Amino acid sequence: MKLKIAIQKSGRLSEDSLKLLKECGIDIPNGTGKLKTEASNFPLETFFLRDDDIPKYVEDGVADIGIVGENVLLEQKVALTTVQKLGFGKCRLSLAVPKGVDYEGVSYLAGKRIATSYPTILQNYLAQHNVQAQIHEISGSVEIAPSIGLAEAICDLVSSGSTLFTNGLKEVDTVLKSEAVLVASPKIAAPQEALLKKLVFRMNAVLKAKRNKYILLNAPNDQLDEICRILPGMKSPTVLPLAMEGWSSVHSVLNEDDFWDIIENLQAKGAEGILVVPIEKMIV
Ligand code: PRT
Ligand code: ZN
Repeated sequence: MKLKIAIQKSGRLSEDSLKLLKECGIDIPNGTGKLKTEASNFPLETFFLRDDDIPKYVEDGVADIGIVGENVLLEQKVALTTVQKLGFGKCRLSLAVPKGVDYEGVSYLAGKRIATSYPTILQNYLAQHNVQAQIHEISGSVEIAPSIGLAEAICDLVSSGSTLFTNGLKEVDTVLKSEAVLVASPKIAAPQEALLKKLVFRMNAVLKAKRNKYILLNAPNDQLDEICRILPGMKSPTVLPLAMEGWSSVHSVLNEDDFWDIIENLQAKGAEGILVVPIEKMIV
């Protein structure tokens, strides 16, 4: 009995998907050229597929779970459960127009031609904004559509923005923010569901660890209360006496979101020798 996972064969999500599984302690043999492999130390079978095919395989129950971009999932309107956001493959589906255009809002697009590989998501977005436009579905190189006279605007994935820039386009509205997600089949059977639970437990530990840092610092004892108040910690900070009289070592865990604010506060309260260390796994 195995849990079957579908991941992208080769592309932007492949490496990070394999890396995440590896960080969960699952060794997947090098899949180059193979369509499926079995992990040596977890009952997991991996299918390597084109990302566009993953939702269907999972919906049909051929694979129990899959890793795919939210953009692909929403475009295909398949009935899958999103189990977890995975924090990689981040991008946005954006509207862009030639950089000289005076774009004052989505109503600019009324009656215009928009080239995209995401007609469903774009159609919903336009409908929400009461804009009627002509959607031209093309499967690749969307960014060249305006310069060859195919469309006045495009709707495409953007990460750094350099593709838009080199094609003389500017990003004007974000239609969707996307990242890779773990999805599960509505047809998943009970034994596979139990394995999925195990996998998700490990993924949580890995993802939580990535979002947090371990912090060690030296604090003068007369500032300890103040400093401990700033530091959240998993339960509360650990405080150990230093060999030097009047000082303590304080250990805690910080979330990346409020990280720099807290560091500044700690320094202002007299903390010294602050060390910040990555965490490998975090189980709470
Ligand atoms: O062969 P297969 O069908 O499996 O792969 P694919 O070519 O369809 O997909 P791939 O590997 O390009 O992308 C897989 C997933 O990665 C996408 O579905 C998104 O969820 C995610 N992702 C994250 C991106 C990007 N960032 C991204 N920048 N997918 C595509 N791009 C493209 C974009 O289409 C544009 O051409 O990169 C270009 C823009 O990048 P910047 O950095 O210049 O803005
Ligand atoms: Zn694809």
